[in-house]
Amino acid sequence: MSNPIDVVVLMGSESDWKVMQAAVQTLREYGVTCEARVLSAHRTPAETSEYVRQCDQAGTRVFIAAAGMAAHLAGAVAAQTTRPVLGVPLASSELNGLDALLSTVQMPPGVPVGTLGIGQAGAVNAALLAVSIIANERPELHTKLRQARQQRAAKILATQLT
Ligand code: RP5
Repeated sequence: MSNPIDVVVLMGSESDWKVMQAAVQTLREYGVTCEARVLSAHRTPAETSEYVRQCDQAGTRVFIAAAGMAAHLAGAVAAQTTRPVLGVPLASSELNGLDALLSTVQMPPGVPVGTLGIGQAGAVNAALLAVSIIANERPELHTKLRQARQQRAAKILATQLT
């Protein structure tokens, strides 16, 4: 594939899309190509492995994997690729995402997952971190990231409370 997708965004269920669309929107704002797919570590394990292996071979730069409850998706993705895998734990159960956070973050040594925060903040930060990783090859993305932080800082400094 001559133009591989920069970032693949995987989520365990269609019910995760309401949160994970923030990651896709952020990637698009930076002009980073992405593909979002529903694939589950538990419900579609063989298809998940096969898809990740195909993307790895095609040259995908970063994988984002989001899941709730006993969230094994990011680890299952990382098992199939040595490319960076960013995990986003989602609040899908009575435990409000703490279950998914612990499932995602506690990888045994050797197969790393970079774990972000729970929910939408984690989804956006996963996208920004993916942009930072890709910016090592595309320096104009560092400029865009810096400008966005400057704009956010200017907004804070302009805030008048009374
Ligand atoms: C996980 O279980 C998914 O990532 C989702 O967050 C959670 C619930 O899935 P559904 O029952 O809504 O499909 O696999």
